[in-house]
Amino acid sequence: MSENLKSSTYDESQIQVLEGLEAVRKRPGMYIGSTSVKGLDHLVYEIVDNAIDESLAGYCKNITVTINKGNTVTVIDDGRGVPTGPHPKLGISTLEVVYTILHAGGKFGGEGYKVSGGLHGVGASVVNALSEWMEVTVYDSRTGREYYQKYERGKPLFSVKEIGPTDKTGTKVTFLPDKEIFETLEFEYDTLLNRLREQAFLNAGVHILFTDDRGDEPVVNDLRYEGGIRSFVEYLNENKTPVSGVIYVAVENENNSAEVAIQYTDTYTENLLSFANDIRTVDGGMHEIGFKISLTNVVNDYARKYKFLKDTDQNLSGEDVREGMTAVISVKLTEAEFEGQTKTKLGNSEMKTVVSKLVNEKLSEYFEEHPAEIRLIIDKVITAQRAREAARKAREAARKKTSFESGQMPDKLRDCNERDPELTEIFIVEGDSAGGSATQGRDSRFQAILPLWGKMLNVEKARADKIYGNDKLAPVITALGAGIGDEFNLEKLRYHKIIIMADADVDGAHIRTLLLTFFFRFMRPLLEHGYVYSAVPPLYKLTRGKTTRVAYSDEERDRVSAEMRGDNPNVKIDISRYKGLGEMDHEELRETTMDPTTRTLRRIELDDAVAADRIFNVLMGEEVEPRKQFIEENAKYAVNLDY
Ligand code: 28G
Repeated sequence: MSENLKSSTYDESQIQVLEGLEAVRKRPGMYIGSTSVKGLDHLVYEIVDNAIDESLAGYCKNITVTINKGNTVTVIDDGRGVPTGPHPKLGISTLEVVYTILHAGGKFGGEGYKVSGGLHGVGASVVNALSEWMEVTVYDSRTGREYYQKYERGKPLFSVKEIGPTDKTGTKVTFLPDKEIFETLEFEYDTLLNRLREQAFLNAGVHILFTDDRGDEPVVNDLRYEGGIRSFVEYLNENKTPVSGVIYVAVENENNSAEVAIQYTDTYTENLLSFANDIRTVDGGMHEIGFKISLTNVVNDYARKYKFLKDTDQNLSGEDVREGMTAVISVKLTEAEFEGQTKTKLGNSEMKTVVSKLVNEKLSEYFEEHPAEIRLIIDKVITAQRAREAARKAREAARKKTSFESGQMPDKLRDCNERDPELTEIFIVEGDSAGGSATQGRDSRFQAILPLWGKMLNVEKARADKIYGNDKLAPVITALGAGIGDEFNLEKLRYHKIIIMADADVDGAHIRTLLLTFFFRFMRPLLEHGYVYSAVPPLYKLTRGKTTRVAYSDEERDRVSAEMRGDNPNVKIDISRYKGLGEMDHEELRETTMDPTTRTLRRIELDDAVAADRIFNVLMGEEVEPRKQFIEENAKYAVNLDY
């Protein structure tokens, strides 16, 4: 568009402006991903990104982000202020250009705003187009004056006004998302907080003050991390026991930069987060590849040089080298290319070289200078190697005993007739008696039942070898058919709906948490692709004479009871609370909890792996006190994650 604008007159460009805004309003999903709450939250990121850019340019120290009562959001920075003078090509104020012309202010150079598949950096004009109203105040550092403009659905209500002199500098934006566009106007506090915190980690020293002012008392978060991604790694490991310090290496070149922070813990999980231009690269890419290759090489070289390994010993594998490692990789580059279906994989091959060289040179240097630390790490890696070898043997043994992959299904599984995984569901049911009702209540054409009983293994402190040998989990692995860990293969999955059916009480929550932890640690793609669900059994049974109805919440109970009572206040409605699934006969269970036409299912979403990892560590770890504290503080999270 900027190409066309060069030779246009103001009137022509106005038409293009309106067409641009219209395009955004017609297909908002193309610009912000969706019009669900995710898209709503995205509006905040777009505006904050601009403030962070101003901060990275070295002109802004403080950013405040406030969710106000009435679902408006205000972002303020103390940078230079968006330029207010006439735009060199259009004559109108640059401020108006930035907020009304699509793609003005593209961030990463040239066509750079395409960085994550049209999702990021599309800028302030998109937020403006999708807002019922927006207002911008600029405290212009060049003129020492305050300027103001307001818009409705992206259109300016008047030309930029000069308000008068000011001592402040910076930009202030307030907007109300358009209820005609968005499914909801309720910004998600937790999601925004996590994202803003991530931005604060990735941009060391940036100061973000985040306030949720919607409740009676404002909730304030002061986010500033002088340690940058070092602090990020410490945060990720907050509930784990470290076995090394935080190792940090960084390099800056003409066109790009890379930094890596690493810390080993006594856990068995790898937690590697990578970013390019502050955007999470869930599917990794070149920077991650460069990191993994060099880390493996550096550790192996050191282990051989100092005789932790004999020359004849096998190499330490990448997986073993990363067991118990938490790491954050952050690269910045001018022309980032994001690949893959979800545009979350960095494609620039030069970043493989950059990160690889960084790790090769600086990490080996670090190791030479910290022999005690690397000794502990290598001991751990060698133990990991032995355990993996033991796991392989356990798997072979299990394979022989129960013909793990031969199609021989567990005794307890009541399988369905249908073979197409897209059409089938498996209910993992707590307890034998509930398993019985479920087997009777199911539609055996497409619904399979796997009862679990007894105490389940807490996988948080277990390696794969224990899992294969475990009599509770082995049937789950076999029934699902896709393997675990490095060998997990989604294509072999036998059911595309995996439904955890447990009581709505504490024990039920416990077994649900154990199973979820197991899926998170050993079958994570199941959660990432949304194949895991929780059945929602009713809480109450209401009876009036021969009529019975059920309710899934307290509110529904009250509503249903009022409905059943009708106009007659003297009718007695008998209300009882279901104590467990086992109390229902198979018909009740089918109707209320299993039949797709009448049941409710809750999909268990994993959209924040950072939060999930921390939650599982606390919930499943050994320490009781932090767990209690965590559950109290994060009641809301627990609900989101469906415990
Ligand atoms: C409060 C809400 C979010 C911002 C600035 C500062 C400048 C700027 C923003 O320039 C126009 C186009 C490309 C350079 C730049 C000020 C240079 C000199 C700025 C923000 C000019 C945009 N003086 N602060 N935009 N660019 N804060 N905070 O949006 O060529 S946006």
